[in-house]
Amino acid sequence: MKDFVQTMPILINQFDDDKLLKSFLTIKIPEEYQKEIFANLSAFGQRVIEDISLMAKDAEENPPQLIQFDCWGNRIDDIKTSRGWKDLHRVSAEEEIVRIGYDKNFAQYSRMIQFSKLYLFHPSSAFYSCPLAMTDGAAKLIELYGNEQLKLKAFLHLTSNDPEKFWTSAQWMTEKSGGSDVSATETVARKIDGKWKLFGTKWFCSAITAHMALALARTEDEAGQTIAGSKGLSLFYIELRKDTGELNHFEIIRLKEKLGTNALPTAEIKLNGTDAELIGIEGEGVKLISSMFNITRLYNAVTAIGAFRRVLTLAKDYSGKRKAFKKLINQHPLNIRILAKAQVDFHACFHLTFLISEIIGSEEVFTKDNSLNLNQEELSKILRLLTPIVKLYTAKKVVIWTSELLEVFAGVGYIENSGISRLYRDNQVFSIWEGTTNVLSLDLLRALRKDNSFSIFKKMIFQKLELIKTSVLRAEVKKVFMAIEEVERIFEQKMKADESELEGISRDLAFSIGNITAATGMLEHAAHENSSKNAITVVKIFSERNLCQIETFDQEKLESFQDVIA
Ligand code: MFK
Repeated sequence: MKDFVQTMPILINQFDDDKLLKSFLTIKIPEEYQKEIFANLSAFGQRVIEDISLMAKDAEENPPQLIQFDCWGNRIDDIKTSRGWKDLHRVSAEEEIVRIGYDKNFAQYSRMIQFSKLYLFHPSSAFYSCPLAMTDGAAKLIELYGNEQLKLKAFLHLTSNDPEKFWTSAQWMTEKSGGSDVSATETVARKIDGKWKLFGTKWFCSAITAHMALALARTEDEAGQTIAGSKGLSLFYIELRKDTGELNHFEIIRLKEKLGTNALPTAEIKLNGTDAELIGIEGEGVKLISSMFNITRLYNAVTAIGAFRRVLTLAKDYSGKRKAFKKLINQHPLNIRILAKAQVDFHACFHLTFLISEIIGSEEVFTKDNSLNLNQEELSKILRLLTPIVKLYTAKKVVIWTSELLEVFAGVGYIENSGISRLYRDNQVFSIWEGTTNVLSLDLLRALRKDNSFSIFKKMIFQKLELIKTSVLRAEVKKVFMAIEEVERIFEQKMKADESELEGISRDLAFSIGNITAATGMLEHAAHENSSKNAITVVKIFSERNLCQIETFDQEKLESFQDVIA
C-alpha cells in the first residue's frame, strides 16, 4: 500500500489572485488613485501569505496566558502574549489598517480601500482584526462625541501609524446579567471626590491587552440611586493602565476558554473603582456606543468575507490536487456543484459588503455628486438599515459554508494541525459576537421603524437597477424589482399586524433585503465592461433562488410552533 501523502492546498498573493476584488476596485476607484492603491494592495497581498501569516501562526501556537501573581505573592494580573501577537500590532499600525479610514487620503474611497486591506488581512491575522474593529469603532465614537481632550489624545493614538504610539481599544458591554440585553447592565458609576469610578463585573472583554476601553455603566446619583433599564446607562472612557503601568483598579478574573479565536485574549474582569471619564450626556450610553458597534459590525462583515474567501480558496485549490475514485475531486459533478454554489454565495456576500463600503465612504466624505446619488441624510439612513443586515447575512453564510467546505478535505479537515479545523471553530464566532442573528434582525426593525428607511433603500436600489441596460441581464433585473415590491408589501402588511408577527418574520426580512442588495451589487458589477469574466453567470445562478424568502408567519403559525417545542 502506498503511503498516505496528500498535496497541501497553497495560497498565492492574496490580492493578485483575487479577480473579483481587482475588477471591483477597477470599476469603482478613480483612475488617479488606482496605481498607488493596487501597488499597496499587491504588496500587502504577498505579506499576508508570508511574514504576517507567520506572526499569526506564532500567535495561534502560543495563546495568551494570565499570570495572576508574581513569585512574591503580589497580585499582578499580567497577560503574557506571544511575539507574533505583538508583531501583528506593529504591522496593523504600519499598514495603517485603521488609519486609512480616517486620514481620508482617498476621499470617499478611503473606507473601500480600508475594507479591502482588512479583508486581505483578517484570515492571516489570528483575529488581530478584533482589536482593530473596536479601535476603529472607538475612533469613530470619539470623532463624533468626544471632547477636545479625547480628540487630541485617544483619537490620535487610535489612528496612528506609528507602532509605538498606536493604541487599540476594547468595548466593555457584556455582563453576566445579559449579553445581548445590555439594558440589564449591573456595573455602576459612582462619583467620588468629583471623579467617576466604576464598580462591577464585565463578563466578556475582548482584547484585554488594549490601551483603552469604552464601557457602559449605570450612574448613581448623590443618594446612590440608579435608573433601571437602558435609560440609566452612560458611556465611559477608560485607560486600562495607570501611568505607573499598574491596572486601573480592576482585576482580571480569568481568560475565557472559547471554542475558537484562541490567540485573542478575552477576559472576565472585576472593576474595583476604575477611574473613568463620562462621554456625552448621562443616560445616553446605549445610543452613543451604538456608533461604535455599528462600525464593529461592519468589520465583522468584512472579516467574515475574508474568512469565507480563505476557506473557499483552500477548498478549490485542494479539489484540483486530490484524487478520489480515479479522478480529481474537482471533476466530480457533486463537488463542482458545491464549490460553484459556495462561490456564488461568496460573490453575494462580497457585493453586499463592498456596497456598504461605498455607502459609508460617501456618507463620511459627502459630496453632492456622490456615486449613489443620495443626500447625506439618506446615506446615513441606508447605512443604519443595512449595517445589521450585512453583519448577520455574511456571518451566517460563512458559518454554513465553512462547515460544508470542510467536507471537501474530508478527514484531513477534521485533523487539528491541518489548520482547516481551526477555521471551522473560529468562523463560528461571526454570528455570535457583535449581536446574534436574532438580535440583529430585531435591530433591523428598530431601524425600519425609526427612520422609515425602506423607501430610501428602495430608491437606491431602483436608481442602480435603472442604469443596467445589458439585455442579457434583463430577466434578473426584473426579478430584483419584483422582489423588492414583494418584500415591501409583506412588511407593510405585518406592520399593521400583531408585534409578534413582525418579529417572527424579521430574520426572513433581513435575508431578503440582503439578497436584493447583493443581487443589485452583482448585477451592477456584471453589467460593467470591466467586470470579472464569470460575473454574468454568477448573478444568473444567484437569481435562480427566491430573493424574497419571507415564510408565512402569523398567530396560528406561532401557536403551532409553540406546540411543537412544548
Ligand atoms: C473581527 C471583527 C469583530 C469585531 C468583534 C469585536 C469583539 C467584541 C466582542 C463583544 O463585545 S460582543 C458584544 C456585542 N454586544 C452587542 O452587540 C449587543 C447586542 N444587543 C443589541 O444590539 C441590542 O439591540 C441593544 C443593546 C442595542 C438594545 O438596547 P436597548 O437599550 O434595549 O435599545 P433601545 O432602547 O431600543 O435603544 C436605545 C437607543 O439606542 C435608541 O435611541 P433613541 O434613544 O434616540 O431612540 C436607539 O435608536 C439607539 N440604538 C440602538 N441600537 C442602535 C441604535 N442606534 C443606532 N444603531 C444601532 N444599532
